[in-house]
Amino acid sequence: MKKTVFPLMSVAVVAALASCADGKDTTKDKRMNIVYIMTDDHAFQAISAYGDQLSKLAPTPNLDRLAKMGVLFQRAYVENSLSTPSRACLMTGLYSHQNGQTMLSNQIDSTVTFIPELMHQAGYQTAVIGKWHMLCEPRGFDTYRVLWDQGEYYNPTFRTENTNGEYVREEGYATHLITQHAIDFMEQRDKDKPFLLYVHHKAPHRPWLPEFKYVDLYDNVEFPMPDTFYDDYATRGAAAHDQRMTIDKDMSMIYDLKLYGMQDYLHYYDTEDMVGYQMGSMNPDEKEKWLAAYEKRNKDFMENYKNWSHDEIVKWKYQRYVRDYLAVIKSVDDSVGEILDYLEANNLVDNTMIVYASDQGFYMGEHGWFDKRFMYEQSFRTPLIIHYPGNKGGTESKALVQNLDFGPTFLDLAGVEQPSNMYGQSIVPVLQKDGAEPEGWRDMLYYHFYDHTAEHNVMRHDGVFGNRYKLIHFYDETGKVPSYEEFYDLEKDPKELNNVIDNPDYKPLIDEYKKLLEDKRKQIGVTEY
Ligand code: SGN
Ligand code: CA
Repeated sequence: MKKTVFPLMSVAVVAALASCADGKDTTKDKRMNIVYIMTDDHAFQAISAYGDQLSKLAPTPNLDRLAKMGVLFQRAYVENSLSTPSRACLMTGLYSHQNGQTMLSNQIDSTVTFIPELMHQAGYQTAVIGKWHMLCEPRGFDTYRVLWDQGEYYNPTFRTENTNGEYVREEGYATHLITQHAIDFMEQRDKDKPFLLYVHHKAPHRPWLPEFKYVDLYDNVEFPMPDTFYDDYATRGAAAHDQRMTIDKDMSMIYDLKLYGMQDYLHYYDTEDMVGYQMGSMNPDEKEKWLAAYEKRNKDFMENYKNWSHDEIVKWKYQRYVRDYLAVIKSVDDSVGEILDYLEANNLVDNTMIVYASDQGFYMGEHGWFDKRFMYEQSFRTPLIIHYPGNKGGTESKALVQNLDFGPTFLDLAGVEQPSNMYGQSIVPVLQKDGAEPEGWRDMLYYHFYDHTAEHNVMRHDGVFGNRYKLIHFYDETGKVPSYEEFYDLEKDPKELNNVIDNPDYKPLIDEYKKLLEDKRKQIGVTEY
């Protein structure tokens, strides 16, 4: 099955290509530049432009500034809520089952074409800086500087096209180094050509190590817990019960929450190796400073926790988690500010699409969880803010968009025809309408998560989401648990607490959604479910 075309080529591309082709301006290719900034595990709940209760207490002024320049997407989703699959989708414009990168541990199909390869052939300068997290070599880039695996927060190692496959350590905090290298790329580029720059932060991925200056930034702030924190999964099937991603039971005292020396509270995660892994990249002075900072922060807990109830300890864990996570975001927000400052100072804003997204969403305690993976809103959704030149600014979009759309969007800006195996759609028509939904825009998305038996034990599932209703089909590839479905009415139950799969009132709709799911699988060639 194929989706041939290509939405209308944007006005900007036609004009830019014409200006090159008609001989008037041969020195400069005026196609739009693209700066694509992506964080790792950034919850939309932690961006103040989205207005969530958490972010109100930990504002992100620079992300809000970007939102004022463009469109804030309220319905942006991923097709597989996990880093490596999400990156593979971004790089290929293909669903996981098409590009082969279904899980963290397997490998992308080495024969698939990468979007940057197409962009490069079309005359773009291309670069990726930061987290890559795929086993394959970056392809289609003039230059790259990628972190080792998940990357480290302090003094991380990077590999470039010039280091012969070796990772070389650099001094500094990852978020800053990545920002600086991104700016250096823009500064040193060939100014006669358009560019596509991917800026991929490690932050705010686990284990949430803030920059020193922000270590205790939020220590005096008491963050409200989400009202679904004590969700007992009463209406749900096995997956929600069997996951291992609760703040209560699965978040560790030492590795995650930095209660160094808390030997009587050891968690399976808290081996010496894990502590070593976390601080291993710091130099001796930094380690000392780090331990001293946390010793101070841990004092009250260490002195008093023996008299606390289990629930009081869980509440404390929540505060420590959220404070560290949001302190890490503070540096990300600074980085966005620096990149915007650079683009403004160099008169690039009027000819550059600036995208801010995450590789997926994240739980900030909703349903009692951290991590992602599920097709429930907080992990299925990703923050997405885009400045498109000519935007009114400060608008919101309810159009359903997915990370599958980034590839087609970039190709659209370059004037490259979208390959027929890409099922995404260019978002340019939405951006040109300041976020309003163009006529005939999609009304349904497909999702598929595979990485079951890996960490956090989230069962495999696929499903469809159609603006209001969500059908999720859980299945166990090991055959131990029978498959089952859940159905949610997001209008009546936006927090997804009430699975109505057995409610007879919904039967006709559920049947319709089951059919939609079957059709979608056939259309895109999914054979495993
Ligand atoms: C690591 C984390 C997990 C996380 C995965 C995937 N553990 O394995 O908590 O779910 O990454 O995250 S850690 O001990 O290494 O921190 S992803 O964003 O890369 O998909
Ligand atoms: Ca991630």
